[in-house]
Amino acid sequence: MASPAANMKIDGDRLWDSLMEMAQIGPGIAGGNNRQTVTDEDGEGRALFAKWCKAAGMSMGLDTMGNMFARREGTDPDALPVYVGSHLDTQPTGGKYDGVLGVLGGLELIRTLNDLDIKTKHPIVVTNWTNEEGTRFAPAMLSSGVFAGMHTQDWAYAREDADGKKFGDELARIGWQGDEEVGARKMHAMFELHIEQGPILEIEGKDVGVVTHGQGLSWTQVTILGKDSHTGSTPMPMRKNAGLGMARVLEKVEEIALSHAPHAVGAAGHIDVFPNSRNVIPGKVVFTVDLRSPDLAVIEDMEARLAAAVKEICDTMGLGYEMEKVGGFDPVTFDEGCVSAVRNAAERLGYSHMNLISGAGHDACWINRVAPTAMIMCPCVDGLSHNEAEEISKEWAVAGTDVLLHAVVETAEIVK
Ligand code: HGY
Ligand code: MN
Ligand code: MN
Repeated sequence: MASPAANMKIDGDRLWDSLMEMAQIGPGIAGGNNRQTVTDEDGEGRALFAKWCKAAGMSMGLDTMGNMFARREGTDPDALPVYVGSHLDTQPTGGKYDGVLGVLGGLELIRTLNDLDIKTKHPIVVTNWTNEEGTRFAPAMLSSGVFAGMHTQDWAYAREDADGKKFGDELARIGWQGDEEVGARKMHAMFELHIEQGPILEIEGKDVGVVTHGQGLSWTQVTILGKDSHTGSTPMPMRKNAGLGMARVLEKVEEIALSHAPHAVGAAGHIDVFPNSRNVIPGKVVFTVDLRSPDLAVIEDMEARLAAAVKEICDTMGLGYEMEKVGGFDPVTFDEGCVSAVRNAAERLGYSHMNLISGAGHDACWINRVAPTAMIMCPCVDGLSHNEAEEISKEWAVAGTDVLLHAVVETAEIVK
């Protein structure tokens, strides 16, 4: 396979300017972003991305889950495209780079090929996957999951946010519901560039993460039912304190995850307390326990021990409980050929690199089930993400995008 022009490099200033311009849409309150999925702000971000793609000479596809597919033609229109991309939606207190770097890094790849007038046999498609974060509508990676056949579209459309709004209705409301059948597209390969969202690359002093695996994820929504009562006049032995029950469960989650150190993790990020009044014992709490590990057997052990702990704690305290699996995927092994293309690119470009297991979930974790897939990661400052203070250096962004460029062009087969 012809190797691409060895000295091909992206335009780092142009990439950075695009990242900063996108960050103006759906600003947070502390320098990051709040551009949650299928909100008006998401719609604005989509429109800006679509404008840039048109200016780069790409045609735009849109499927029934709102997934955006910007296509640069190859010399062989029948060749399956090489896909790149990630997501433009953010956490409510998200950073400027989580997901966005992968989408705009893909756009920068196209802009660079246009500048250099480089042609590839396979078309290249830059993708924005709808609702990767799963924060407003669980689960995470919702639309890449439908694309990969893991969820039905009807189930996805019916997902509700905290205000009872449905995903499908909101997608239609912002005007980004396409008519292309979701999942009909076939891929030659897919590469996702993403910030690490952890501390390893920065600590090890590496520019690039060659992602060989992704850890698996389990989301269990737990509802504990007690009895609302007065915090002052209800004697302690008479209380049915759902909040206390949750606290004891979360202590067990910490203990269970630590029992599988160093790789397993566990916590609850979503917690709703009812009625959430200062002088009322909570009669109901709803929270989501997030358990992860690179080892499926460990995830299954943690899920079983969580269920047993909820039962034991609630039975002992006379509380009711319900549990529902609201998200999850097995640990992922990425495609060796695509991983090698990433590693070869980093070596060719002289960037320091190391193998990495992704701690976070990504659209690539689902797409890996339907096409050869790999990921490229760049460091982030202090490993911080899902926080408005999320930061990366321009150099790190450039290194990751240069590697993406070379890995994709090698896979898409440069045409002299
Ligand atoms: O939850 C995740 O790992 C991803 O950031 N949505
Ligand atoms: Mn992400
Ligand atoms: Mn994220």
